[in-house]
Amino acid sequence: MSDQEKELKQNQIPNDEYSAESIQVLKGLEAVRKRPAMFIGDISTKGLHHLVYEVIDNSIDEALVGHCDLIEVIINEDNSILIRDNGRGIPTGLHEKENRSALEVVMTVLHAGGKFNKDSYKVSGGLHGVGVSCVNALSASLKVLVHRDGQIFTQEYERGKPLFDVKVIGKTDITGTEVLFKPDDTIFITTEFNFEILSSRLRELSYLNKGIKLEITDLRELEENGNGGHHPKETFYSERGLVEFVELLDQTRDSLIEKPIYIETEKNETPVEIALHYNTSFAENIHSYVNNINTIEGGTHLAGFRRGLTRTLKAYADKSGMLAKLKFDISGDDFREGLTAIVSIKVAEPQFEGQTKTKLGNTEVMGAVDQAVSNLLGHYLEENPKDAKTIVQKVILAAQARHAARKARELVQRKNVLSGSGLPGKLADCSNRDPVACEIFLVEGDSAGGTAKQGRDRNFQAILPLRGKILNVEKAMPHKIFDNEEIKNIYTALGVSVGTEEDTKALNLDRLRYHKVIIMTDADVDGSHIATLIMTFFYRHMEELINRGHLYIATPPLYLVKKGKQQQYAWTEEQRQIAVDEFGKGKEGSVHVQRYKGLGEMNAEQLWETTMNIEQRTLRQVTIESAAEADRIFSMLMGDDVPPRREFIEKHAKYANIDV
Ligand code: 0RA
Repeated sequence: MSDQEKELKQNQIPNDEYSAESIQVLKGLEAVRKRPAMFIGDISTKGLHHLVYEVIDNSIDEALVGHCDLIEVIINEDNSILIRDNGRGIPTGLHEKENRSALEVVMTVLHAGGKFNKDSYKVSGGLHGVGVSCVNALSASLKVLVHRDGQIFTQEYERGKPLFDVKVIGKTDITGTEVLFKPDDTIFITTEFNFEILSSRLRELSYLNKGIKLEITDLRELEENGNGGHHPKETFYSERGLVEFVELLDQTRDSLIEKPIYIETEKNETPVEIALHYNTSFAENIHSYVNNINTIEGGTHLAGFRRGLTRTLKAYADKSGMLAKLKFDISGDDFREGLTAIVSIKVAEPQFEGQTKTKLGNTEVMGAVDQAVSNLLGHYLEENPKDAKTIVQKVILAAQARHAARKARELVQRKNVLSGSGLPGKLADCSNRDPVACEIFLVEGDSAGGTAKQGRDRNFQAILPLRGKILNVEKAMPHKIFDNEEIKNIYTALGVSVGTEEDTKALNLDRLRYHKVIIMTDADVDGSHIATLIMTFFYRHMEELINRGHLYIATPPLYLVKKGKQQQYAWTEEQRQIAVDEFGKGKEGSVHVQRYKGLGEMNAEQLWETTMNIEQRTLRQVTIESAAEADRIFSMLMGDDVPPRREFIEKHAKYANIDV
């Protein structure tokens, strides 16, 4: 028999040995392998990490029903990953219908990952809620160990197929589940786990699920500590959950009330948990979660929260007589200025909608959250009149500021109408009119702007030079933002309308004139600062633009290595060294290294070929991996408090192109 024949034979399924069910199973897992993106979103880093979240979600479910308080994640040297919990352990008894071990059913049957009876619904569940069998299908190899009923059970799989029947390999006096898997590199673009991504998620989960200890260790790395070294390890545990989460988000802002207000209740079988806090800033920071998933597009739970908050505060303010002297109306926005809140609810059968499938659609949830807020916040205000008064005063101030901001905004819009095309004078626009093909470079400084104008492909690349540091929107009063020349220019150049009253965040992106908005700044500390200011502006005022993947950062080279006529650009120390070594070999003459600090040190041609030419450049797309984390980092980097900022910069200096 030839090898090919052997393989064919091996893959044949003998009819008599395989039941209809097991063929169904193979088909199910085969479907996952054929269309992985349908089950886990994509096959990039994101999808890869979803595999881990899927397993962890099952462990969290165990914790939510009170059976588990420890979840450990270990990234092994070979990039396989272990998730261990001290829950009840996956059931191992005979599954009547399938006539084999329940463990095997959970691991190999699509959608059997949840509970077997409908009464104990799955409350956590990943974004796709696909079950561990999907993880199994997409793993080159997987091994499960279950401690249950005094025994240790195990089974191993390759690409989802069991290698042997479930077997007992020993005795135990604990319970829990251990899943070890190695993602299939014929499916994923990358199979390298990222410690930072996983720890961020575990941190988030620890706040969302108080009382659970989550640990992660990276066995691939060894950090020297003069003691033989140790592996990077993080432990997350939160005693007070959402309250601590809100405190962390507001760590660098000044508080308006003494401590966060906490709401925990259940309405119409929907568990509702909310922590909210007011600070002296002007920003609204509400982060919402459904079944531990960050619903960045909001939805009915968020609408219910806003409605309940507005109604309850308005009722209190009316009753207290504090609004009597106010000359204009209070809008919903005014109740949320300086508000930081986390809304976390659990829904048995969530319907996710929207662009990124992170918008909750279940209509019944709106009333549940609204009622929860009305009842409990209403009580809180009655019992804490001092806080209640402070909040209402803040709301009144916000209404006054909004009034002033509207005047400033109307002025901007009127001016735009007056100046013909409405486009800023400093914009060098491109000739192509198809937004999908067009890009705009926001360039630090007029001089680099000039170079970029010469170097660009004017067909599809537009240049908008920004003068010096743009306004720090984190600190400025709302109406100041619309007074700012650079910010007005960005709005008008992009063609998006400035939001009105209620919907400052509901941007009209339909008229966006460029689908790539590229921030181009110097590769030094000032440049990084300016890029951060610009990103802060987009995050606070055009978050949707980031969510839809329109925001990018250009990466100009750090060095030009030259010898005679030979030259090579370098973006990293490593590339520089390689070029120097290369040029230094065999031949005469000295190697010259030029460090580019500013875009201005390059001529138009150099800027084109290194940074703007789509054939060669590297663009970094700005994403919001975790909106809450992004919020915390932005307010820390842009706020008043210096020590946390210094600490962050010192910790991350090695990752950034920062001269220190
Ligand atoms: C099915 C049913 C039950 C638990 C689990 C699965 C389960 C799955 C995983 C995956 C990782 N850790 C896990 N822990 C539990 C319910 C168990 C019961 O009713 O006893």
